[in-house]
Amino acid sequence: MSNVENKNFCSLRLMGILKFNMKPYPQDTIAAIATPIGEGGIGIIRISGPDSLKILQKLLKITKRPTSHRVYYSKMFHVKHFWDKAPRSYTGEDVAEVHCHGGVGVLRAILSQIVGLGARLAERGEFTKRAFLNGKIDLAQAEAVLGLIKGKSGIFVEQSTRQLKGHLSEKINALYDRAIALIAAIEASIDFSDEIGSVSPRRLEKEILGILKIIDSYLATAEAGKILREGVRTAIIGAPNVGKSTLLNVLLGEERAIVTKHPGTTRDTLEEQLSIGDVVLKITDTAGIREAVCEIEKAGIERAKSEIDRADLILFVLDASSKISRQEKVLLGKLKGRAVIIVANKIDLGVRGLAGKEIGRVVKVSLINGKGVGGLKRVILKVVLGKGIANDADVILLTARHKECLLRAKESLSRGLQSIKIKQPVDLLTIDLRDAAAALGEVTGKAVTEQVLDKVFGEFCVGK
Ligand SMILES: Nc1nc2c(ncn2[C@@H]2O[C@H](COP(=O)(O)OP(=O)(O)OP(=O)(O)O)[C@@H](O)[C@H]2O)c(=O)[nH]1
Ligand SMILES: [Mg+2]
Repeated sequence: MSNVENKNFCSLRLMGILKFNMKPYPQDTIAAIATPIGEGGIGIIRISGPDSLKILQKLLKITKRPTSHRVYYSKMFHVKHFWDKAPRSYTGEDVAEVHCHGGVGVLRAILSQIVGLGARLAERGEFTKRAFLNGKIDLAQAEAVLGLIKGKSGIFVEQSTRQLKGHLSEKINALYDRAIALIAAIEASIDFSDEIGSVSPRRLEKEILGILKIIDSYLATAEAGKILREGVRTAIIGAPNVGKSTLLNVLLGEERAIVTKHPGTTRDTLEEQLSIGDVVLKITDTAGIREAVCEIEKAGIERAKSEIDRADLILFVLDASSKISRQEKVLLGKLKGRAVIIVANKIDLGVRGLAGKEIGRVVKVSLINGKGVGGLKRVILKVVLGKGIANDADVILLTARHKECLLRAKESLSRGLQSIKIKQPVDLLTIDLRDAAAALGEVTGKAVTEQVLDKVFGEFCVGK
């Protein structure tokens, strides 16, 4: 056992949670097409496992053993190929890659030969899962690989890169170690109370509060992480005919939604995705909100209202050239405390009704001639970035799973604090600390169940 493994093993045993419930480690060789299915310049097939080299040699009829970590050209299929000897490879096993022309037919033909030579088709994320099981990366790092593949914004990619380098793992492991150290101190004081004496409740309390404070500071970034991961859910709302659909089209730079001079044009919600600077918006145009004149419109307005509930950001469009209506005032009043930008449109027709500055920033625009759109984009960025998304942020929790683990750790630690307060026997506290450490350990995969792994790696594509 390596030093790192040994340390993990010891602390896990100390915690009494050596119940991995894992299937035995697979010894077979897997293969998959690693590039997207479609027409492309090149296509790559990846093989991993003990028979990788043997399969590669048989496939390309190579008699001489190729050197590891070198690329070769092969006349057979006109391919480039290489192999990486374990453990110096992505998966930690012997890995072979064949690079060929990027056509689906070519790739499938070669893959089927590889399977014929004894490889098994890989499951989703199985290469990265093997990297995890072989100790090449921890679970948070594996998730960062997925983040890099799926990330759409620069900040998300940057944060995923930091996570892949182990930044988050280091921080979480430090908290984990503190929890373990506390358990050890308590247990030592129970076992050898004559020599060591008991650990003072004040010291325990102080240490737990310290851990909780850091957990809280990480949890505070979870909303920013969700926005980076999924984009900012943005709803365009307002009365009929104020220019909501025009706004969607202007931001998208294309005539996506139907725009007419008739109030009640948009009936259904319409979702699109666009980027402003480093931020991805999932933006929805909605039906104008008023007393509906028919059943279809009524249904559309219901959808608009539920879109308001789901949104991270609300663009409230109003017609600045006319007075604000009573209904608009009521709607605005309901948005107190939300992230709202008031888009005061049609200023080319004059400015009579500028409302809502107590609810959100008011930006004057004339969407029909593009006036003020640059300013609006800047305000959108400001409001979104105000939610704690900064490029240089120390830690941003990028996955819902990490948030959930930290919430569980927080719950256990809070329970521990309570048990100190009501002076329960100190060994009861160790139960809460164990739970907290287990939850923290789940972030990096020190202690996880097969189900958690299946869920994490099930989100990957085949071939990664
Ligand atoms: N003068 C002027 N007209 C505008 C401006 N922006 C939009 N319009 C016009 O206002 C009308 C309504 O625009 P839409 O974008 O369809 O408005 P909407 O809010 O989506 O309307 P509904 O879908 O009916 O709720 C159209 O005739 C647009 O051309 C503007 O800045 N100035
Ligand atoms: Mg519309």
